[in-house]
Parts: sequence; C-alpha cells; structure tokens
Amino acid sequence: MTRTITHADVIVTSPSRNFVTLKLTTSDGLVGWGDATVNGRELAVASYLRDHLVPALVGRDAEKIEDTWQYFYRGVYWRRGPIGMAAIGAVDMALWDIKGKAAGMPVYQLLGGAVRDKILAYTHATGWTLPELLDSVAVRRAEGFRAVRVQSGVPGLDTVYGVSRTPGGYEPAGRGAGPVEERWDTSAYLRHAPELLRSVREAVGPELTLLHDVHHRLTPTEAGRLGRSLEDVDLFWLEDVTPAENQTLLRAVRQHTTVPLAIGEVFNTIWDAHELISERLIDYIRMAVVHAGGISHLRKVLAFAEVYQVKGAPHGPSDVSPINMAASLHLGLATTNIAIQEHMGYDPLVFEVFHVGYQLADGYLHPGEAPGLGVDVDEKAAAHFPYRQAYLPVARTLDGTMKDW
Ligand code: GCO
Ligand code: MG
Repeated sequence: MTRTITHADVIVTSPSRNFVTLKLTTSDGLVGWGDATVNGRELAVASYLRDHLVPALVGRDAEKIEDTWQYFYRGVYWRRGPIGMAAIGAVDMALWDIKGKAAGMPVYQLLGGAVRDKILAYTHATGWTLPELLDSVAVRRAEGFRAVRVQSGVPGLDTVYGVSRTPGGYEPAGRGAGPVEERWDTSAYLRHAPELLRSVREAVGPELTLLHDVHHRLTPTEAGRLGRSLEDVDLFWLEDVTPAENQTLLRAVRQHTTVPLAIGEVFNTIWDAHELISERLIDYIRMAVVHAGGISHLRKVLAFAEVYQVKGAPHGPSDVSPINMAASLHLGLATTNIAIQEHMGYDPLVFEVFHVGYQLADGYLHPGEAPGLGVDVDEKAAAHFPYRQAYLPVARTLDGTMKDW
C-alpha cells in the first residue's frame, strides 16, 4: 500500500509568540507535524509553504523522506536561505513524525537508537547587574539545571541583548508595527564582560557549566582579545563572537584564544559551515533542526562534523516551537557528537497549543517514547491565538550606524 499525503495545512498561531506549523495528513489517516518558525519573518515561511510547497506535497508518497527533501532542495533552483530551508525543514520533520507513527516507534529509534540515556540541557540566566544575574543563576540551579548561559547589562547601555528588565524570562521579539531600536557600544561591553564573567565564576564555584553569547557583535580581533581574557573563567563556550558570514575570519579568532567557540544558529545548510568545521575553527555547531532543513540535513551536517571532532549543540530558543524541540531531542539522543541542547523554555500558554511528551528532569532532556516526534497540536486552541505582528530588535552604535543585532 502506498501511503500518500492527502492534506497539507499551515497553521500560524501566537500563544504568547508566533509559531508556524505544518500539518501533513496521509491516506491512511496518520498526521505528521513540522515546525517552520523563523522569528520575525513568520508569514514569509507560511506563504512559501502554502503557495509553493503544499501544491506539490499533496499526492506525494509520504514514505519518501529523503527523496522529498532532494525534490524540494534541488528542485527549487533558488536554493538555500532561511525561509526556504525552514519550509523544507517543516516538511522533513512532519515526514519523520509520520514514519515513526507508522512504525509505532519514537523517531530516535528510526535514527539508529539511543546512544545516551539523556541529553544535557542548558538554559538562560539574565540580570541587569551582577547580583541580579547571580539570583537568576540560583533560580536556574534550583530548577535542576547544570549548565547556564549568563548575560548581563553593560554600564552606559539601557538595552542589551539577552537581558530582561522585567522579572521572568528574556524574550527579544517585540510585538508591534516595527522593530525596537537598541544601542550598542563594543568598547563598553569589552570593558565590562571579562570582569563580570570572572565574578560569576567566582560566585558559583568551579562545577557549574557556564556559557556566554556575544550575539554576532565583534570583529575577529575584538573576539580574540575577549576570548583570551576569559580563558581562566572556564566557559563551556563563547557563542557567536562574529557575524560569521565570512567563515575564514574565524581563523584569526582561533589564533588568539583557546576558549571554545560555538556558532551557527542562523546557518541553514552545510555550505554556511563547511570551512568552520573542516578547518576546526569552531568547537560546536549550533544549527536548529527547522532552520537547517530538518532532521535529514542536520543529521548529515553532524556526521560531517563528527569527522572533525566538532560537536552539535542545537539552538533551542523560545522562538522555535516545541515540535522543533522534540525533533532536536530525537536527533540528539541518537547522535554521538551532540554535546548539549539549549532549552530556553516557553511561556505556559505555548503548552495550551503544543502538547509535548518530552521530559526535562534534573537538568537533562529526553524525547519520550511516544511514536513519531511525540508532540500533538491542539488546532482549536491554536485558533484562539491569531498571528500578531512581531519583530526582533535592530541595533545601532552610539553614533547611529546600523550594527548586527
Ligand atoms: C540563542 C539565541 C536566541 C536568538 C533568537 C533570535 O542563543 O538562544 O541567540 O536568543 O537571539 O533565537 O530569534
Ligand atoms: Mg545565540
């Protein structure tokens, strides 16, 4: 019996923030779910799916995951890019979900089975000042986390990436008609960050795993200097030190510091990272399942990285849906060179729409044993939260020049 795709529906919902979800239904009544969310550009992916992929999906053989991936990647001519790759990523996730449900197995079993019992998670701590940041770290530790990303305010700046001015989690996307403009001052940041991170390490002791995200703000020279000044802090990694479109620039950073480097949350194919990996200019590759064209492509990126002892550490912010998180956990459980999974967490409203089977306990994640990806979407609940316009901020330097956010 051929299992064909009979329906492909795109759902845009906003339970506290926007998510784009693909639903595939097969001729024998199976349903597969995929995440297609690109923060701040949600409707572009929804249109790419609805207007361009859905017409070609209906009637296709639902069993042919790899062939469908190749069909949409090679068949598009204008290939790569975040919008197209997220759309392919959603199709790919949904097809793995269907294959798992058809087999009665969790997707990690289809990927070769578990190579570990559970996946180490890291979460975020945020504070405007050092005492606030330390309080936030203490809360995260009390929740069981063993690895925490620490971000703090910078004296002289009143908005800083990763830092919340209100209690609770940090959410960069602002709802409204246009992006918020933030100010950035690299000198102020470089004067402040080393001392701040050293103080955090002294306060928390040697065992807690600490990470820090620079969010694409530095030149290679500045990044080398920062890395060197942080070597005694024992960071698990320093993330996104440069914008990294130019992969070869990371060579300069490597020449100056042995601080572990992580990069890649905005990459979408191996072609964004092949030199970084093959020259071992990074230690961790951060692509998310959705933005990297799904499980099928990220699996290949990770296999390539394994050859060079580069590890995977998938992006897991609040702006990819729990379907992506589940897919990441299935891949993570079955892939030897996954080091850690980001788990920023979600607003409770998100779980009114997305019912998840994955578990977080004692600082570790597990995808669960339900067939497929193990996430169900409540379409009625989704309909209660219509799309709302939202943007990520933009950044300018103190003289008003546009800067990478
Ligand atoms: C991270 C990221 C996010 C991004 C966000 C943009 O490391 O988790 O940097 O916080 O800023 O995903 O949409
Ligand atoms: Mg990041």
